[in-house]
Amino acid sequence: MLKVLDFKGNFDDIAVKFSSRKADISKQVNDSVNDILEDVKKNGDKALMKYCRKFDGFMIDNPKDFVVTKQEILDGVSEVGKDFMRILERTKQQITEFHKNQVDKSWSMYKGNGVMMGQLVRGLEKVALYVPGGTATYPSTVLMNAVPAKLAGVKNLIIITPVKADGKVNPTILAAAYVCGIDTIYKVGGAQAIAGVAMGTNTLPKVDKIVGPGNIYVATAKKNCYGMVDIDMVAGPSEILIVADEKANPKYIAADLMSQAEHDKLASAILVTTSSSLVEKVNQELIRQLSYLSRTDIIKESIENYGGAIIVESLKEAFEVSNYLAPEHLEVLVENPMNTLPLIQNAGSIFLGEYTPEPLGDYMSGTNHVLPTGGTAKFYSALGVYDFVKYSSYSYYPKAVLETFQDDVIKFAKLEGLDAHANSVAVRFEEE
Ligand code: HSO
Ligand code: ZN
Repeated sequence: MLKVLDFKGNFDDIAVKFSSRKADISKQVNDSVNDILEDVKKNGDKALMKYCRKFDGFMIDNPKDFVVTKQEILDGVSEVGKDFMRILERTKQQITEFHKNQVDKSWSMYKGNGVMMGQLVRGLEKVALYVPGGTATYPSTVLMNAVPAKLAGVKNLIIITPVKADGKVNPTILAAAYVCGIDTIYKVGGAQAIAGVAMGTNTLPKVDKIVGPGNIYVATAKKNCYGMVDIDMVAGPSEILIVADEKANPKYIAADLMSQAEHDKLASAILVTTSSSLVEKVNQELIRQLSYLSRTDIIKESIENYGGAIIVESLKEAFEVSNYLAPEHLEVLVENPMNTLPLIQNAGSIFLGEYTPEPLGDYMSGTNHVLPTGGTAKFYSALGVYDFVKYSSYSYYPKAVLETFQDDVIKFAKLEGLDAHANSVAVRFEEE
């Protein structure tokens, strides 16, 4: 099942066989998204209502009805039941415990000569979290976004999500929103919702940042609104790369590879190991476990097309391969996994040891599951509190210290041909 590549130090082979699979944005998608953006800009709520009817099959005749009522949220909470609410609460606690370490403090410094400087950290004021409808509706993703946003101090966090054909919103989303203290949810999705919060309408607020996954139309709309608002990274198909030594358990490896393969036909699941006999055992396990799993078509297709095993000579080489591919999720199933951290340069999230399976991180370990994909872990980070803040620097100079900089700043400004800059300093030392 897993196609096997003998590494032999040839990175080009890996690039050909395993490099990322981007769903290219077609001109048709881009054009129709731009038409929607234009329409929402011109016609606001009216355009939103039109597209809701067209794409989601539900008629909203009054823009006020885009807002999910308190009662609807409470109905969602009772629909999911007490046990699921407990799990959501526990997950929130876990994510909070991890992410509160990311909260950055404002700081200041005093130089003794009267100069004071520092940096203010401020949460963004308004953020919209997009939650997809359909089968990829994940309440876990609501928590992964909302918890760091709240810790960052975002004052106004809203959710935009498509209305279902029966006029409702998925109750698991309402329950997750409730647990996170998000009380404003709008039943509007698609490119039109992105346009709405990027530009503002009578009903939708104009926000500072839009986060959350979505289909190709939503992703394109986010990209095309970037600049008007900030956006998070555009997530690609899920990926898992497992580095395993000969002692690793093939049962766990097969299970974990398939856990990500089941997300998407384009998902990638790769084993990098020093042991070719391990690969055979993993293959047997893949077949055995597939017999009782349900999303078998997706799993088979993604493993066939984008999965595989890479045989390496040493663990050092295994991590060279892993760093080259920069996977979204990296599982390390070797003896003394902690000792491998210094070898890891590129990975979205790292799972150490055989009792830290990747799906624990998708839900409840506490780390974030919104991660860079497609090799972008070379330069992007996991979603965190830092994505919901911005920094302003400040400085205070007394007259006597400015005076010591007077000549140099004036010369610098003149060198750049900016005499009004020079003048701004000079006038402060003119005799009256
Ligand atoms: N593994 C996904 C996140 C997720 N899994 C949500 C289950 N629910 C991110 O690659
Ligand atoms: Zn997952």
